[in-house]
Amino acid sequence: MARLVIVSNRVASPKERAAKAGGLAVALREALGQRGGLWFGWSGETQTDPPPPKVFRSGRVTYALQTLDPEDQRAHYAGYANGALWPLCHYRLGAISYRRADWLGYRRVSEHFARSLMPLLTPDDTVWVHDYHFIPLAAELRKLGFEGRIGYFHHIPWPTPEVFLTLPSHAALVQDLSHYDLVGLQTEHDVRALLTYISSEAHGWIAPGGVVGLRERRFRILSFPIGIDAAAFVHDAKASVGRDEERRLEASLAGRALAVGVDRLDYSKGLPNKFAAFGELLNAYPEHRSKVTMMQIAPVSREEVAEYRALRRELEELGGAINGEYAEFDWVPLRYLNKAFPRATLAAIYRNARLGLVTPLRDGMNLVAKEYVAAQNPKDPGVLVLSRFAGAADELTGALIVNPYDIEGMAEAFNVGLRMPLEERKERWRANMDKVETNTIHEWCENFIAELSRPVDQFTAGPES
Ligand code: GDG
Repeated sequence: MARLVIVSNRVASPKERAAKAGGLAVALREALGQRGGLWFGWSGETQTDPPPPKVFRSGRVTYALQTLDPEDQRAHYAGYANGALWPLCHYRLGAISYRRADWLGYRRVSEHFARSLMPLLTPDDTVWVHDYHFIPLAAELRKLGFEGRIGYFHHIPWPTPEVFLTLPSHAALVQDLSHYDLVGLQTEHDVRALLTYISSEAHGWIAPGGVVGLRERRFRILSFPIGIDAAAFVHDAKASVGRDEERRLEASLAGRALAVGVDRLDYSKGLPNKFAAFGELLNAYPEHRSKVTMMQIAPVSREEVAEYRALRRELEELGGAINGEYAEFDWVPLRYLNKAFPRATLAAIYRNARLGLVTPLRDGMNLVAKEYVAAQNPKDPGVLVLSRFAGAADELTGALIVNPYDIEGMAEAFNVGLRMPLEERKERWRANMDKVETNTIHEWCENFIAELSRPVDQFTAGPES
């Protein structure tokens, strides 16, 4: 079995406990532990003239952490990756700030990463790059002579060609992708979007098996919908029953229904629309006043990007307005929390929530939707309200599917969910749980690595006639 090398912006350190590290980090660490492997990423630090990476070992996993030049790091992370690519891939054209200097800084970071990674590689290694921060990395490694297999997984949506074409560097970015052997996207929709761009705008060709030809390169593009560690969530949720935290939560609700949302504080997650829809529920269906409490957990993220600071202010105003209008002396409709909780606490909250509100404007997959399903009590499950624009909507067809731009429609769905009879709740939950249990994070990891190990020549030789 080839040694696996994972590259990602942040690396889950060996000391980070499973409960804190998150499902993806834990799954990647397991995959590395099984085969023996190397995890390469940013150290979280900046320094002019950065030294070579810090390398250390823990069990069968070697970690290599690279420090970055401060200006490169800014141009790469807050500039191009999160100021241009993130909004672009989430269809927020108005939020894009594109600067050539950022694009150059973004490329320099991949170049730098390739130069410090190359001496750590052996020719038989399989490299798996994660996410939009490092798209040019394969091209840079190829320049330095690495010929082994390199895969890329894009955790966020791939936009349709009309949207993608607004990025001035679109052609170079897709050319960069062609240096991978395998490009993984979350959904079939994303795959279609990228293939359409390649055939209609980049003069590439497409053949069965996800094979793509672009200039002299041949590679594959396939969808790998990411999953969660379902067993861990089932376990944590069950274990929470009767514990102190659950009792405190129950006591605080005083018999009221709970509607829960858990999202990073990010404009792609549609939080203002969700708040507005909750306000509309209380306005249009007054029977729910004093009977339902919404809890929105929203840890702050990317505060170095102006859009995120503005969103935080907007939500504070909206949340305050809802509570100001509807609260009673013994009931606060909206609990809004800008902090993170341990996974076990989240599991307990999910399990006690009659509604799970997952209403992003765009989302690659959305793991919270799957975690909410896994944490439910099978005898009395809650209802998932899910945006049609989350990748998870393809699989979780038992959810109440909503359009997050339709505030009244969402309020209607919240009402339907709150009134849904037990039998229907069970049926819908079962359909969702079947998907969550079958396509776990472990299957996702294995599938990607298995496909990456298949040589592209094994597939058809040329374009579809
Ligand atoms: C990107 C894509 C894709 C959140 N608050 C707390 C907490 N979380 C955990 C959740 C969940 C994870 O963070 C968030 O994952 P999502 O999938 O919901 O969203 P992104 O962070 O935007 O992730 C997304 C994902 O990559 C994977 O490919 O699904 O579409 O945007 O696991 O539980 N965890 C803890 N406390 C919190 O307060 N412990």
